[in-house]
Amino acid sequence: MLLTRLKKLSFLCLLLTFCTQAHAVPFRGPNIVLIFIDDMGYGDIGPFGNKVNKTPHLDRMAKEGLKLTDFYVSNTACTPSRAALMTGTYANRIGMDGRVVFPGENRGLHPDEITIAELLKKEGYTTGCFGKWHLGDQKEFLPLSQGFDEYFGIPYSNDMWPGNKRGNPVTNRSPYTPLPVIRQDQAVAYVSDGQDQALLCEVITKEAVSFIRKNKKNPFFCYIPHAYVHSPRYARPDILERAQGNVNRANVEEIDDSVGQILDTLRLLKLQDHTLVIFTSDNGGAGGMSMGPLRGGKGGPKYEGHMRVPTLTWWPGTIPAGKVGNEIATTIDLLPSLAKLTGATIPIDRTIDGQDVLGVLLGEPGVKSPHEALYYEVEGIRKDNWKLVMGKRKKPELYNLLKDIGEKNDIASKHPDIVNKLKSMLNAHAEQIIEDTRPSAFVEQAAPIISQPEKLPRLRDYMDPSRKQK
Ligand SMILES: [Ca+2]
Repeated sequence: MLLTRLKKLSFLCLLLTFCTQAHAVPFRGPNIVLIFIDDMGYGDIGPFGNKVNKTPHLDRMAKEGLKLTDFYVSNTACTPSRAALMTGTYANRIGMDGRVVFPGENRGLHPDEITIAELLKKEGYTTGCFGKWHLGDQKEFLPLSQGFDEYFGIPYSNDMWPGNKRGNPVTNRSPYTPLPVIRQDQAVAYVSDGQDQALLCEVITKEAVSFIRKNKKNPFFCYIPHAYVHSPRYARPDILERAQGNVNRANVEEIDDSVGQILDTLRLLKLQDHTLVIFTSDNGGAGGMSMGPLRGGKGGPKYEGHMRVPTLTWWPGTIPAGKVGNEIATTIDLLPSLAKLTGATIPIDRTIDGQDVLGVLLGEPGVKSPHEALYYEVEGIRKDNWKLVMGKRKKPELYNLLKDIGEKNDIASKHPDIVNKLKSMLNAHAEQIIEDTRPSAFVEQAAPIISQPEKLPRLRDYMDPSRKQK
């Protein structure tokens, strides 16, 4: 009897010890997966009204999570948009506005800038970047120098390759040098032709999924800046056939497959209750992509289609399912918001333009955007539903987005007082940026990552060495 009691007692002690140990595990912030599509328009996916492209996984993501109707990028081209996203700061404040960075160029995001990856790394996160970087291709500028533990992808746009006959305008190398595929900071393969281009979504997804699996037991930040749907567009034959020969649709649908694989991996690893997933695009759609009801696209004056992007957030159990949020938030807000979420410290020795919109991202009831106004670079401003855009020859146009989301009826002449007020706010914003800028960085000697493919495998051979066929 006594022996049985003792046995019971020791079992209880053991259980108690186990429970105490379990609770002694330090607080672990949620994982963060940030999926950043290239050149995808506001109307390209099912949750944002597309009826042609089949996007069941994004439809499910929206059904289980939050759709943000008024989420913006802070710049309209790949390099400045990524610079702003990574640093929470306007690209023109940190010398990364204007044109994109070209292969072999001596310019890049300054290594002194503090990226989301660097902030999260300090909090114990493992950080990975899988996809298109485009913040400088010299070793000093690649992801490993900006807080990422792992990198796999292409260092700049997929059209910067010999297939683009226009040639590199910066290094005067015509045509472009071969498009490398980088692992960590070394070229391991190259994109030789359309067949290789058609594997970019697949290989980026595969690498991201493997990173998530590898890090299931520790907090991770997985940044997935897909090379798709930037031109030139190619697709695997099976995916093209499924999309009835429409390559734009095929690319969007493969992005949807990719999102499905990532969310399924999180579910399989039982990480779904502990992972915030954000899906968005780097600028308005280009080359036949859909902006839905919005005017404009990549390039041109700053109409909504230029900078408002299809955005979903997902975190089952924390973000309410099937909710729609219409408060204003932008990509520069992600750094301060993710800092708040993870307990990271926002740098105070420099201007960070983004604001904490965590409540907006998580769909908190009644939450309001902290932005007094939204700036479209220095060429447009939105305050509440009033939108002023500097149109042709810098003539201000005024729209009421509540009644006219397509910006069809310029009502500037009817509201000179509102035009003047918004114009003066926009001018003050532009002047403030000029007064407080930080430079991009330059290296003395810049060179293309690879001048000739040399002994590197084609991407398809790298992915499946058994089918090597040179
Ligand atoms: Ca882009």
